[in-house]
Formats: sequence, structure tokens, C-alpha cells
Amino acid sequence: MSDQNAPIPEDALQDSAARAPEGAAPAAQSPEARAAAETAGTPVDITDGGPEMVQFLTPEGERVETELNAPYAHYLQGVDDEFLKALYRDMVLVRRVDAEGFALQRQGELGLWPSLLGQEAAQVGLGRALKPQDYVFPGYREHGLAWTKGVPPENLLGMFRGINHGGWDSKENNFHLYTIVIGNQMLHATGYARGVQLDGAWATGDDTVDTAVVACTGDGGTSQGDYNEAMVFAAVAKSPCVFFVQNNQWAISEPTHRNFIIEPYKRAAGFGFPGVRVDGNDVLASMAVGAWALDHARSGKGPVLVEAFTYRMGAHTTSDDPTKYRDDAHVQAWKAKDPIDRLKKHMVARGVGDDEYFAAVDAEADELAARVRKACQTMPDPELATMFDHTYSGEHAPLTDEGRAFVEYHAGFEGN
Ligand SMILES: Cc1ncc(C[n+]2csc(CCOP(=O)(O)OP(=O)(O)O)c2C)c(N)n1
Ligand SMILES: [Mg+2]
Repeated sequence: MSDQNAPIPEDALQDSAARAPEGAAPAAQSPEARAAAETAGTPVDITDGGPEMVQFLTPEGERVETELNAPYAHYLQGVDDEFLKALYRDMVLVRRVDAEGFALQRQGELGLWPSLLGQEAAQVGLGRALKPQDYVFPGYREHGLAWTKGVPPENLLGMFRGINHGGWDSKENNFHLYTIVIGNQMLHATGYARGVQLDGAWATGDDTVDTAVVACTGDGGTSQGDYNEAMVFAAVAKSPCVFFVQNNQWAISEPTHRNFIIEPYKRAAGFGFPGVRVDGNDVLASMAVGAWALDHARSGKGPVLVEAFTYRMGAHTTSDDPTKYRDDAHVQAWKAKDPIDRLKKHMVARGVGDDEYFAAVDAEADELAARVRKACQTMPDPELATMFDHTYSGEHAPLTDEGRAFVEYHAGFEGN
């Protein structure tokens, strides 16, 4: 896809001395209040991101100017009608690929699929603020970020079909392989960012060289030791890391108040760097705050934490049944904040994109889904021996022996 890889235009990424706003009031619905409400059996509002959440588009699609979003507003200067259309197209295509992944699992073509439904704006927004040299370390739900980094969507399926350990060249796309072990990738990212520093590829002032490293995790991941170790290391080394926490309100069936009392964006201060909460269902806010954070990291000012406040609209994965543990009223309340509907409302109000445009995007999405489906169904089974490849960078005698024994063992079943 020719424009899958398009970065945000230069004029939308002017350097700035913008700083994270400081000293605002605590969030309306803090984890503490949420825990107390749960104990008391009173309704819990998990749709309110609080007064510190940066937003540019309201759920009704109205563009707002606030004191809080002002430091990030100039990052949206280059966002014209065509750019809005491109963001819309990104989100619709990514959602369609995700729906196809879900359907393929249900039809037995994939072993598992983790849906990003509801998180499209958080990922596409940050993704479109990335420069080609920036490097992303994803978890397992980052299909939108993968899209913006140019990973062909069909390549995301191989691991979930059980035919490879990854499926794309992380070096080619500057997009690391999916990591299932929660929090691990935070350390990988911090180590990579240290390498960027040792290579002198940050803080030079050359925007074709300076590199930021994005470390993705969820609200649950913030409880992991790896996450906290990564923050300490990156802070002390002033590494060019952007810690991107998608707070989708759930860690499988665990609500956020079982993972933290102080919200992730506030905890950044304890590690010694800025933290910002952004409306994760607002693609413009995610892009503007993301651009600021990436700029901050690339220019040598050290790490930043961006917490995208959003909601996991689907199940944790296709192996999960969220009706067992969550209130459908929340799902409905979050539906009203849908990231794609929100941008569409904004576009329609501005007269951007007509029926023909929106229909064309839907048709393109269907074509892409058909391509992904076909690629999935025709993926060749791997040679058994390749399972042992790339465990070590070179030859490793005991593993070579094990690999040979494994292949011989399987050959013993041939003809039976
Ligand atoms: C170290 C580790 N512990 C437990 C698990 C099982 N596990 C898989 S996903 C998950 C929840 C992660 O929640 P969160 O970080 O909020 O990410 P989300 O799935 O919501 O995107 C857990 C506990 C795991 N994969 N790795
Ligand atoms: Mg989560």
C-alpha cells in the first residue's frame, strides 16, 4: 500500500518548547474513588478522563481550544482537509483488518486474535506523528501502530496462526515483533534507546537523524517490574523513550484500580519525567501530544510518558468473554465516544468528505479485508526445522541437535 507509510507532514511537526501542563486538579474518577464505589456497590464512572486529559475533538466531533491543549495545538497546523481524510481512512482500514482477524479466529483459521477495537485513534494518532527513523516496541494489540509503520496487515496473522514467531522484519519497518510477555518490551525499548544514544542518533538537531523509541504497554502492564525498571533506567540515562500506556480500563478481567492507585501519567513524575494523559479516542489529540512527546525525546530532553485514556470495546482476546465481568452500560457509554464516529462527525461538520468519499473508504476496507483473508488461508505451513532458527544469532550446537531430533521424531509418524 503506497501511502501506508506516510509520516505526518513537516509543518505539522515544528519544534517547540512546549511543556506538559503542571499542577491541575486530580481526575474526577480516580482509581481510589473507583475502588470505593465498587466496594459500596454504587455505579462507577469509568468514562471520565478527568480535567487533566488533553482533548481537541469532543465526542460530538467539535474542535475545542482549551488552556490544556494549547501547548500542543501547533502540532496540528499541518492538518488540513486531506490529512483528516487520511486519518479517517487509516482508522477505518485498521478497524476492518481487526474485524477480519476476529472473524478468521472464529472460523478456525487463527488460534487467537487480540482486538484493538476502540483503540484506533490512540494508535493511529501517535503512529502518524512518528518519523521513519523512530522505533516502536509493541505489545500484541498494536495493529494500528503496525499499520502506520508500514507492516503489511496480513503479516500480523502468522504468529496467531501458529506458523511463525513474528512475521515481519522489525528492522525494515522499525517496528519490533509483538511481545506477549507483559512489560518485557519496555526493557527492550529502553535498551534500544540507550543504543540510539551510544550511536549519537539523538539530540543532534538533525530531524532526519534524531530518533525516538516508543515503548507500548497497557494499564495492566504498569504493574510489572519490567515496566518500572525501564522507567528508572530511561530516566537516569535521559534516554529518548516515549512510554505509551494505552489505558483501556481492563487487564483481561482486572479493572484499573487493581493495578494502580495513582494513574500512570501522574506516576511519571516519580520517575523524574513528564507524563500527560490524552484522550485516546481523539485522533487529533493523540497525534498532537504524541508529536510533542516524540520531539521531547528526540531532542535530548529525556523520556516522556503518554497515557491514552481509552476503552477496550471488545473482549481481551477471542479466548475471553467480557460479559462475565463487566457492565454493558460502560460499553454503551464508550460507544458514544467512538473514535471513528467522532472524526467523521467533525469532518461532516467541516464539509470534508462526501458520501462518495466515505463509501470509497468502506469499499477499500472490504478489499483489504479480502486480501488479508486470502493471505491467511494460503500461508504455507513452515518447515518444522525453522522453529529453531534465530533463537541465537549464530550456530548453537545443543539447539542444532535438538532441532534435528525433533525433525526425526516427526518423520517417524510419516505414512501412519
Ligand atoms: C508476564 C505476564 N503475566 C501475565 C500474562 C497474562 N496476560 C496476558 S494479557 C494480560 C493483561 C494485560 O493487560 P494490559 O496491560 O492492560 O493490556 P491490554 O491487554 O488491556 O491491552 C495478562 C495478565 C502475560 N502475558 N505475561
Ligand atoms: Mg488494558
